[in-house]
Amino acid sequence: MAIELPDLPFASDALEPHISANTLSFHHGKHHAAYVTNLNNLIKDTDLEGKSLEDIIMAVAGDADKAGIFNNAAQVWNHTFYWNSMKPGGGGEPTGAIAAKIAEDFGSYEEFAKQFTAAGMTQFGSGWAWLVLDGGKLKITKTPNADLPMAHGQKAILTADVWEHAYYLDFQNRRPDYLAAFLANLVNWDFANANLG
Ligand code: MN3
Repeated sequence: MAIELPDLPFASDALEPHISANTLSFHHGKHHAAYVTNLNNLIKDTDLEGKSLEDIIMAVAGDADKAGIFNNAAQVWNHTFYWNSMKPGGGGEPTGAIAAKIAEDFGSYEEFAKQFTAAGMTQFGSGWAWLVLDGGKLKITKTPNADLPMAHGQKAILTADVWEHAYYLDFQNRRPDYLAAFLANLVNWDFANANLG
């Protein structure tokens, strides 16, 4: 059973005007799809073939000889998680259990948003900004390239892709505007609540 490219959880134009159908057609249809193809080629006829995506990631995390497998597997996982971190008409202040947990661990939604934006802005080059659960406490983290929370014993709650391909067609170099649109209009708090368990 090969690793498969999941469909987007919304129509490709559903996030407009913030993220265009053009961006999503490249980002999902080309970038995400390429990571799936690369991964399947790399694990073909190895003991990793047939394992779950999470098991593949954890089996090769930290193994320099298998960085290619890690990078492609983690990017498959990261992108699926990123699509689900957004929804049409999302964003703004959280609701449900995540709202109380954010107030408890950050003091306020504004402080969460400030730290999340700072993480996305200060990730030099390509990578990801995350809301994670670490030892029972919510934290903001950032990871370079394909790296991801599960490789650091953390549980991912939300993510924003800050690779340029995520925003360049819609925002050009304006990463702060992309992150502001993500927080104000796109965050899927239902997904965050589900991840909080
Ligand atoms: Mn990407």
